[in-house]
Amino acid sequence: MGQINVEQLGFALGAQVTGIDLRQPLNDLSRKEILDAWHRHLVLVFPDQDLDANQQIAFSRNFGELERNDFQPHYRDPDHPEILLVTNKHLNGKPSETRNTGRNWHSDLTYTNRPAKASLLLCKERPPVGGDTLFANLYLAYETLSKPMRAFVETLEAIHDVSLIKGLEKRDPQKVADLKRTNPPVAHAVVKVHPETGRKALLLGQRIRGFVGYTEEESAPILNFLNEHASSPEFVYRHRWSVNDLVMWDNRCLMHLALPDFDQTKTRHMIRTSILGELSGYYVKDGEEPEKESLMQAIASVS
Ligand SMILES: O=C(O)CCC(=O)C(=O)O
Ligand SMILES: [Fe+2]
Repeated sequence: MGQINVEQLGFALGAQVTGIDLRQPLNDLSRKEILDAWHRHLVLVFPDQDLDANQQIAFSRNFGELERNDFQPHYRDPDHPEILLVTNKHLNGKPSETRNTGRNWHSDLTYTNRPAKASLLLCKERPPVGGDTLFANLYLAYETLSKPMRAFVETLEAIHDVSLIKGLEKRDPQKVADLKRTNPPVAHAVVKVHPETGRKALLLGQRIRGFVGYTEEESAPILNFLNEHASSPEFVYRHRWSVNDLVMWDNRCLMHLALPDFDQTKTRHMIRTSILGELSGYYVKDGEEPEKESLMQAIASVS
């Protein structure tokens, strides 16, 4: 008999975990059960967890070292660098810069060379309707490709670019300039082996500019196909938030999107911690991909 109750929420991914108070320290058995459920279901929802910042930090630390948000220093909680406020509340008299966080498909921090392993998001206030979050299973996205397509995507490296975060134009230009300067484009393999489950997953999303070595024209249809395939409704769990839901997701095998379908005059206030991932990928220089014109010149020069 386990210590926690796990109830599946979606066929592709998502499970609810009850029978545990996350304000209390975890014992080894509960930790192991949570990890097993997490590896199986990718997204765990812990309802009714009224945690304060320190309690969320303490719970998150059970799963690894915490991200201190150096990649996006402007958006962290000044009192707790481990915490990022994803909120539309006013901060210092101005609308929060994170009110439009996550509006296109992505995994957290893939625009860095240390994408987040996991993220934990606690809902403190929510609008009366809308503001759900979508999660898509990227193991299934890989496993349901044809064999030759799987072999092809294994050869691809995608260029992740912070400037493709949706809604950056609505943020403070100085902060955006800092964000771009500290986060040059980075290439990551499109197929990754999950270090804990050993399963292969795609690493995709809409913050990808193209594939290393391919022109923009070549990359776009491949990328669109892969993103559309991966976000097929049957691979998606849609989370409708309740106050005090703590949701923990695995960025190594899913992508997510925060829907903007709510009245922005109503508060949506979420507290995020992230678990540090492994170093991966490499920075690419601008203009490294061949362009059509240069290819045409190359052809002209040999003919
Ligand atoms: O606000 C949300 O539902 C999720 C936003 C997001 O992408 C994140 O916190 O990583
Ligand atoms: Fe995110």
